Amino acid sequence: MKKYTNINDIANLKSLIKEAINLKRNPFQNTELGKNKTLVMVFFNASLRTRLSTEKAARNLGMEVSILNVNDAWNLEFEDGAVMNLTTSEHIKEAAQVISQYANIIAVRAFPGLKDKAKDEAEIILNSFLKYATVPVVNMESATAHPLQALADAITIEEFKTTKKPKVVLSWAPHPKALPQAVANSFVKVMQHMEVDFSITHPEGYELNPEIVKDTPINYNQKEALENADFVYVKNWSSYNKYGQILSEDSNWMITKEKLGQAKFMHCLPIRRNVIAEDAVLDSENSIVIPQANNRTFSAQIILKKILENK
Ligand code: SN0
Repeated sequence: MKKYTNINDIANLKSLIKEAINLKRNPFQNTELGKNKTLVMVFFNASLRTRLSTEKAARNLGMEVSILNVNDAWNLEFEDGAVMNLTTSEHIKEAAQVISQYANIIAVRAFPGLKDKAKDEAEIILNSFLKYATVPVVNMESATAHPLQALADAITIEEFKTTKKPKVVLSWAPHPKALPQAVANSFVKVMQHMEVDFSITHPEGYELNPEIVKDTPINYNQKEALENADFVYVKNWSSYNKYGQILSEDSNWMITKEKLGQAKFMHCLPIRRNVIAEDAVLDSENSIVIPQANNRTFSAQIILKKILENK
């Protein structure tokens, strides 16, 4: 693997999931692979799971890890030809090349601004690292994608499924803040490559990018959509069409124990309790959010392993 910025970078999802589950059984089988190699993680935004699980994954492979919170660094400039007489102190051209000399892999987290769709979709930060870094780049959630999360989600479904082709529903839920579509986008993409009966439910106006959704069924009736589901993946996102806007905070879309029924409950975390899902859901046996978060380590580890092996 030369980079991991999108689900499309996975050549064979099925075997990758299998290999990740195998790593989980014996995480220390490749401690020589990362010896004398360094992962540099660059954060433009907050992180709990991504930071700790990716660091753990790297250490499991024998790598060293350096973490840079960009808020503690120089203000970076991304615009080509910018006259840097204002607030930015260093151009990404220098920064990415310099970081590359200290790193064998660079991982980047950069959320969207959710103001300007074209700008967010251009993925300026991630693509600048891809362009100017001289080592492989990993996406730790960019403006439009969160492929490490989606791979962990796929591993989790594989582990918890009890039928050959489980019914998986991605449900929108309300949130007080405008959130990115990244997690939902990558989850949709990964589900399209799995042997699942997959559909999406959300209020009208919350349609995701049609180029991602393709022919995945959408049901505007949440109750109907959730019937007989084996897995309910819940996530808020802001409107894609009315870009970055909150169109509804309708608490009727919150996931309750009653709506969930026998299904397993999934969420990438962090989760707003009693807004996205009620306590009774999160505190029930049906919630698999904790083992789901554990799989973040093995999702990151299999990706770092493939990059280190360059295959
Ligand atoms: C991010 C998102 O993309 O939705 C990261 C998820 C892994 N979530 C948030 O920013 C939640 C923030 C909040 O205040 O609840």
